[in-house]
Amino acid sequence: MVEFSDNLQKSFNNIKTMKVRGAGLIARTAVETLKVEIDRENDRDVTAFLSRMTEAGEYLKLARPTAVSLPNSINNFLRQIQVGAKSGSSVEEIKAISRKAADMFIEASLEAIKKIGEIGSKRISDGDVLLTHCNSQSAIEVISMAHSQGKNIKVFVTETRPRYQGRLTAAALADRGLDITLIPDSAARLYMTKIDKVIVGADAIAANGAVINKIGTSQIAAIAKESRTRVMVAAETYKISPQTFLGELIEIEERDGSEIAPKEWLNLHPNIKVRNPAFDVTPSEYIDIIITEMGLFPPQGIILLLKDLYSLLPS
Ligand code: RI2
Repeated sequence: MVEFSDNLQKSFNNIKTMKVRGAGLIARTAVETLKVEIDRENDRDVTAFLSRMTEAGEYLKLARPTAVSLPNSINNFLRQIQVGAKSGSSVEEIKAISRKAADMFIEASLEAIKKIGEIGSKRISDGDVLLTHCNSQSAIEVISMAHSQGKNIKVFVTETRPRYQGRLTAAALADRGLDITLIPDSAARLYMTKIDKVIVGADAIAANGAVINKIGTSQIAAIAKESRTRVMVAAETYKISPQTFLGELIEIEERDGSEIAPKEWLNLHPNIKVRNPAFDVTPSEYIDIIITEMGLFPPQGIILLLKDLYSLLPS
C-alpha cells in the first residue's frame, strides 16, 4: 500500500470536499501539487521518479470523477516526464523538465481564460441580459471583459443548489460593478423571456459536443431553446475528453445526500431515498457555440478540434 505525502493528501481532500473547486482550478491545483512532489524525495533513478509521480498523479485523479480537466492536466504533465525519461537524461534533468511542464501548464491555463474572455466578449452586445449558472471562471471572464469594454450588461445568476456556487458568481460580478440579480434555479423559466444569452462553463466536453456541467445546466439549456435564447459555453480545450472519442461515457459524480437535506432530517425519514448528482449532460443541439482559447466552435465541430489536439485517427 502506497503512503501518500501530506501535500498529496491535503490537496486530494481539498478537491474532494470542494474547498478547491471549479474545473480549471482543480486542474491547476493538481499540477501545482505534483510540482511540489517532484523534489520530495531523492529518487535513485529516473524509473523510480517516474513511478512515484505516476502514482501521485493517479491518486489525485480519483479526487473527483467528472471534471475531465483533472485527468487531462495530470496526463499531460506525466506525458512530458515520460518523453523526457526516454531521452536518457539524468534524474535532475528530468526533474527540471517536470518543473517546467507544471509551470507551463499553469501559465497556459490562466492565459486560456483570458483568451476566452477576449473571444467570448465579442459575442456579447451592449444592452444584453445574460443568465449564468454555477461558478465558472471562464464564463465570468467573458462577462467581465464585455463589461470592461463599456457594454451595459445585466446578469441573472442562478443560486445553484445544493452548494450555492451561484452566490460566488453573483458576488464576483457585483464586485466588478455589474448589475446582478440572484434567482432560485427553479425561476430560470420564469425569467428566460428576459434573457438574451445564456453563458455557462464546462467540467467536460464530449467528442459529440455534449457539455457536462453543473446539475441544472441541461434544464436551463432546454428552457433557453424553448424561448429561442442562445446558449454559449466558455471552456478551455483541456476540458474536452479524448476518451469520449472512443465511445467512453463521462462519469457523473454523485455527492452525499446531506448536501440536499440535513442528516438529522434524513435520519427521521429513513425510507426516503436521496440522489445528489453534481452534473448533467447538455446535448449538443441545445448549445449554440463553445468558446475556447482556440476560437469559437459549434458543438458539432468539437470532434475536429479533438482530432487536432490529440492527433486521433479512426482505427
Ligand atoms: P471553470 C464547476 O464545477 C462548475 O460546474 C463550473 O461550471 C465548472 O466547474 C467550470 O468552472 P464544481 O467544481 O473551470 O463547482 O470555468 O462542481 O472555473
